[in-house]
Parts: sequence; C-alpha cells; structure tokens
Amino acid sequence: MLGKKHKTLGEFIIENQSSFQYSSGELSRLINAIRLAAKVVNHEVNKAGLIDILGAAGDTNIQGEDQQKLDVLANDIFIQTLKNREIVCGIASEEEDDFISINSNDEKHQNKYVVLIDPLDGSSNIDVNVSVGTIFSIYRRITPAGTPVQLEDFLQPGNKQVAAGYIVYGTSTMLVYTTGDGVNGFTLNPALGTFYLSHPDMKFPDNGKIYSVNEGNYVHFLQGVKDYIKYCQEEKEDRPYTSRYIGSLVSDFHRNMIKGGIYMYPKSSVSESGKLRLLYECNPMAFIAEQANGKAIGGRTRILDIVPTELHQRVPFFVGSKNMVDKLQEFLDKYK
Ligand code: P6P
Repeated sequence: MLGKKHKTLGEFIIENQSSFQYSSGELSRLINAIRLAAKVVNHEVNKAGLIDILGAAGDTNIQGEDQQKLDVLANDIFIQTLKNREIVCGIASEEEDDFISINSNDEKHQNKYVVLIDPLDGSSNIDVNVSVGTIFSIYRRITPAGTPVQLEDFLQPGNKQVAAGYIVYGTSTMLVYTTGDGVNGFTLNPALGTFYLSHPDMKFPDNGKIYSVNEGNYVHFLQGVKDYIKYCQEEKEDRPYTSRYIGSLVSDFHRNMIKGGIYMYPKSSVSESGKLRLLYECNPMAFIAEQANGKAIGGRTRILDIVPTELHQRVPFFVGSKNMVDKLQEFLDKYK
C-alpha cells in the first residue's frame, strides 16, 4: 500500500501550480482533465480482450489506417473530457480529419488552450496485447479571444508548447508529463484510481546503449542511418548496443528514457517524410526528451524548431540520449 510519502498527481499539480507560466489554474485543470480521461481509457484498454471491442471499426482515419474500435473510443473519451472543462478552445487529433473548435459559452471567459492528441498510439498492438499509449501536446491559442480557432493556433512550432505528456498503458499505467520544468512520472494504483508520483525528475542516462528502429526497413534507409545502425552493431568500445523495438512509440521512448537509448523512425524510399506525425507525436515527445536531458532531431533540424505547414504532416524522427543522437547526427552530416 503506498504510504503518504508517495505524492498523488493532484497534490503535485497544486504544489507546482505557481511554476506554471501564466498560472491561472487553468493549465492545472487541463492536466486534471487529461488525468480523468486517462483513467477511463485505461479501464477500456485493460478489458479490450474481454469484450468484442477488438478488430477494426470498419472505418479508416485520415492516415488511411484501419480504425480500431478502441482508437475511436479513446478519441471520443479525450475529446468529450476536454470539451466539458471550458478550458480548451480547440482540439486536433490523429483520428479527426480537421481540428475541432470549441467556443466558450461565456463571452467574458475565453478558453485559452489548444490540445493536440494521438489518443491511442500503437493501436495495431491492441490485438496482440502489447503496450499502447496516448500522447498529448498543449499550446496557448494565438488568435484573439472569441474568434473560432484558426489553423494557426495549431501550426505552432514545438518550442511554443506549454505542456506535453504521454500515458503508457503497459504492465502498469503511467502518466508522464512536463510543463517546461522537468519531467515527472506518475503510476496509477488501479485499486484506488489514483496516480502516485513514482518517477520524480526523469532524465535520460547520459550514455545510452539501446537502439530502437524497425530494421525491416533497413534497405530503404538513407546511407547515414544505415552507417549508424552498423556502428551500433559493431564489436568495438562499448558496443554492440542492444536492439529493442516494441512497435509502440510511447513504450520504446519510455524504456529508453529510463535505461538510455535512441528511437529512430527515419524517412525512407517507401515513406518519403517518415511515418510519425510532427504535431501530436514528435513535438510532445521532443519537448519531454529535451526536458529530460535528451535530444530530438528530424535529421538536420531540432524537432521543436520545425514550423508546421499542415495538421497531419509527417517528419523523420530521432529521439533519445544526447550522446546517441549526436553520434547519429555525425553519420547523417557525412552525406550533407
Ligand atoms: P512500424 C504506431 O503505429 C507508430 O506510430 C509508433 O507508435 C511506432 O513506433 C511505429 O508506428 C511503428 O511503425 O512501421 O515500425 O510498424
């Protein structure tokens, strides 16, 4: 039984309220809304194998991927929870072709935040009982109060995020997030429905030794990426490194942040821009990575400095321990 020494997420949010920029309490309420939605989705994910919720919903999302029923359910849960709180003026989701504008009912009170979300990343793993996750990214709106939210509110560079985080529905369910003042991880006690601070001040270990990439695509990678993978595999100095790839970004990222490692989803001759989405996968994970002493690049550029051009755009993504990302950069630069 967790004793008093384990702070709850609610206590942590209150205690750290003052460190939130523009701390008017709304960002706290927004994180609390995500906490509630995470518990509801966790409940559905954990029983997915028990009721006929598996299998595609027969529909496909804008990415052309079969929509698993759990994808749709998680999307609805997060959107409804965020809508109900009168804090958010717009939501963009991997599962929604366009963003959703939420105009405040109260003319005087304007909702200040936009949220971008991947409600259930790695959903193809659901049917084989492998961890999946939710990823979220939070900005303050750009457009003046009152007007419907425009695309510019969403197409902000990642360095403007005010908060970002993920939930990993794994052997235990964890919520990990940052508001720009470090990264903290909270583990759900399912018996109590309470998240407890289990991983304070998370940091990537300096020298990672795990590399995560789908090596089945090796033949399609740029030469610099191929050279780096061979570097990881050669028997020299502290190598060969360990290869670990779950096929679920949140799970691979989470393990690498704890043990040290690099996750790579390069562009290739089959996916010209890579597979991962800048706005609701790469930017939030890059914000967390940099807050945890790690690094995130899209090739030659820092992920957080990329100016987005469209809601569902994809970018190549390399994220993890600084030493590993820097070494990869050296190999990429050889072919400038
Ligand atoms: P591949 C899941 O679909 C995802 O977006 C990430 O969570 C995961 O790391 C990657 O795609 C897996 O893609 O092409 O290796 O199956």
